[in-house]
Amino acid sequence: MEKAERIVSTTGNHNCGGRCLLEVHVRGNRALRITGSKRRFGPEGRQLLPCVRCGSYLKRLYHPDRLKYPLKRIGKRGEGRFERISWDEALDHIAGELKRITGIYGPQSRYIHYATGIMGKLAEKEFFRRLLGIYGGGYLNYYNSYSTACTDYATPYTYGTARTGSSRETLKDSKLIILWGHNPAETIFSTGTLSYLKEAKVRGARVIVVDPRRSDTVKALADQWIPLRPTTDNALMDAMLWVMITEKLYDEDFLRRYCLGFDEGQMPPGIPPGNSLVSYVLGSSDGIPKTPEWAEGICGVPADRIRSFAREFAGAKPGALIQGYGPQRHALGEQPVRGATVLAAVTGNVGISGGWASGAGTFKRFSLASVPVYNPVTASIPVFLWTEAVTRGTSLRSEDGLSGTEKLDSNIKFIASLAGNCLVNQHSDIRRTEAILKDESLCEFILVSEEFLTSSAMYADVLLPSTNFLERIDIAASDTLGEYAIFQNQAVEPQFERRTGYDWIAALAERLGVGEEFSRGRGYEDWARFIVDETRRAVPDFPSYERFRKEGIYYPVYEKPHIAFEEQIRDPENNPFPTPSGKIEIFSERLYRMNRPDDIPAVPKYIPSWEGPEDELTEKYPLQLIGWHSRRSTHSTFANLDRAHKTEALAVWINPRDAEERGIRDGGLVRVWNDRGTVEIPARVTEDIMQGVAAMPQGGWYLPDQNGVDRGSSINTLTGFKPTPLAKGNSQHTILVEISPSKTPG
Ligand SMILES: Nc1nc2c(c(=O)[nH]1)N[C@H]1C(S)=C(S)[C@@H](COP(=O)(O)OP(=O)(O)OC[C@H]3O[C@@H](n4cnc5c(=O)[nH]c(N)nc54)[C@H](O)[C@@H]3O)O[C@H]1N2
Ligand SMILES: Nc1nc2c(c(=O)[nH]1)N[C@H]1C(S)=C(S)[C@@H](COP(=O)(O)OP(=O)(O)OC[C@H]3O[C@@H](n4cnc5c(=O)[nH]c(N)nc54)[C@H](O)[C@@H]3O)O[C@H]1N2
Ligand SMILES: [Mo]
Repeated sequence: MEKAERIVSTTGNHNCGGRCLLEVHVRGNRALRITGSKRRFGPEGRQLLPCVRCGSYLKRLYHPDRLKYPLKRIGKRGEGRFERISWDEALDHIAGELKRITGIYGPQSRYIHYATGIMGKLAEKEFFRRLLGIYGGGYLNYYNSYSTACTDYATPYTYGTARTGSSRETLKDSKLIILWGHNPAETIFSTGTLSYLKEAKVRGARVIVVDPRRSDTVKALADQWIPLRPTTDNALMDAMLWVMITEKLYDEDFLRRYCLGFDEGQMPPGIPPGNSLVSYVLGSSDGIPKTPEWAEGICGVPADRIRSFAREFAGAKPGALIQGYGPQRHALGEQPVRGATVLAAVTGNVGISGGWASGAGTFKRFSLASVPVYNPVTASIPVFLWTEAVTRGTSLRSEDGLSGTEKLDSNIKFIASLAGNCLVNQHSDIRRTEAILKDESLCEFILVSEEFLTSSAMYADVLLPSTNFLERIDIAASDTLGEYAIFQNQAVEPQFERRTGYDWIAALAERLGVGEEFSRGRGYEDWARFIVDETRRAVPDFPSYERFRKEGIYYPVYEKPHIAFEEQIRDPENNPFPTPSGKIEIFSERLYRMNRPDDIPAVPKYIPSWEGPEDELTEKYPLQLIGWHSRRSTHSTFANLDRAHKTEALAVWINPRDAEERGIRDGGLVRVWNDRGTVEIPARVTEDIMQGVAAMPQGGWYLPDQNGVDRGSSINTLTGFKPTPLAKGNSQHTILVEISPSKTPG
């Protein structure tokens, strides 16, 4: 007899920017379909509705290409030849290599890679950290992320913290919303952000989007689209400041009370004259007034438009300048981050409802507890530099961003990549990465856990088949804005030999002789219970395990919306900003003392970028290429599904004038290339991208043919490996290329 259909409550598990509430319709052991829960939360009765990618979860779950059994490499590393082995063999092999490598090179040789395929608190990588903390003395840490390296690193130089977001409810008070390199129509930035923005618009807010691309957000919301050349945001910002300063449109009272370094009267003692923001903008220090005409030549925005934009922002109070992460995933990504904080301060929009301090809005109302990890190793590398730590770890110094130690004891020799694709596909300059990984004398063992044979999984020495999130329980917090948490119930039983991380990591701990210390007698679900119990200690109204599991969600109601720096503005005497001066530091003495004015200036500045529009390399590669986080995929996740192509075809956007010059037609196959590699991809000839710029979605699966031409269109075939000056962040949107029609019959 057909079993009755039941509904299982869960949420998506990947790094998609949202955390929606899903209902999986299940019969027997078969998930039939997924729908969004209609439940409403909070005083405004908000729903946590899914987006287009949620429609693909079952396609992934039941995909014929999913890994079924543990595999062991047989050919050379990266060749992609594997043989099926048993779990016992796999775990024996991993245990043996861990022992051997730890014995020779010590704990700093062990690295657990950045991986965002599982966003739950019971992710494999969490348990693997726990294991390496217990067995063998720890592991090499990383800091930063591929997402927010410059935002997180540079924002505190202004405000003392990177937690600068406010509740989205406050946008209803905004008269003007500037989305600067921010595209929440595609990137979500917490479930429902687009609806908050739409509501603000209905209440009369004007929306301006600054983006080289006419993004989905431009189409959905913008009253005005301001396209500019990538990497030149600070030229536009500088000129806006020039208008505000010369026309006295700045908030004088706000600057006097809360800020440091605006003009020469407001500088810390001992700093020579000419270092304030005003001196820079007016050109009294370098002889270049940062006029709109000056900026137009750099960023491509007409001078009159810059003037009206500056006047509008200065006049529309409260106004919210919300910056995505796109502008900071660039060569000098620290500058647009700091530049946006300064514009918010100069217009007096910090700490008030309807204003916005900076960034896309991270803050946390509460935090979920984590699996306890004790890592005795304090050494930490910037995440983007992991390939450097493989090739020359012991020569890294603090100038390279190494922290927690003067010098590493070892290069990286063991990598565990658990639910990530940053080993190859999502890290810069794939050919360079491949050469490093192919050399088995560098990193001696690579462990990968995956659902699919991705380009990273191709480099595994042992490749483990993971369960899908619908085949296990987990607990996940809302993304970006820590406002609620969802219990992920298990919808179906795993098939074949797929295993959940905790299960095989506990078995590995047994083999290493630390089974009991690792598990503390807990099974997987006991750890879920542990997370809830620990969370309840800090968050008293967090539900009990049973209730949370049954209700599926913890969505607290707060008395009032969160406004970043509200106390600092209301009562500055008792609530200084957490900066050295206690003020909003437009001029940062800490940056000044680094003594690198050319690439780490003390006030934010336009600095011509390498591989930017002013680089000589434009003679050879005249087009600036940017990637973006398209609705078609979550990074490389979903990108292999037909459905992704239906949502948005993988194509490179090129302006009609650039296309015509090159004999490129819409839909025709083209080659996008530079010294690092070549991608073959269809062209989309469109006015949606400004002249001189091209764009392709990030996340395509790297698929080189025999000549090394990437037919899978991973943008990282083209990206370069050069970290940003201060944060050592990933400059993955800064790329110069040429594009020409392909000779391959399309
Ligand atoms: N659909 C989807 N959503 C996602 C993700 C995904 O993969 N797919 N990933 C999630 C994750 S992990 C993250 S970190 C976020 C990423 O979020 P973001 O980093 O904000 O996303 P991007 O698409 O890289 O950049 C945002 C916008 O900046 C524009 N841009 C690029 N260069 C410049 C520039 O120089 N100046 C200006 N002004 N604009 C520029 C791009 O065209 C794009 O429209 O998204 C999250 N949401
Ligand atoms: N050029 C360029 N590169 C970029 C970016 C860019 O904008 N441009 N964006 C960067 C950003 S912001 C980020 S966050 C990173 C993201 O990079 P990653 O963290 O590598 O994210 P994904 O590409 O989504 O890879 C996640 C992998 O986890 C696997 N997975 C999913 N669920 C499970 C599971 O339950 N178990 C296991 N074992 N595996 C699972 C998926 O199959 C997928 O291969 O990429 C960065 N790389
Ligand atoms: Mo990210």
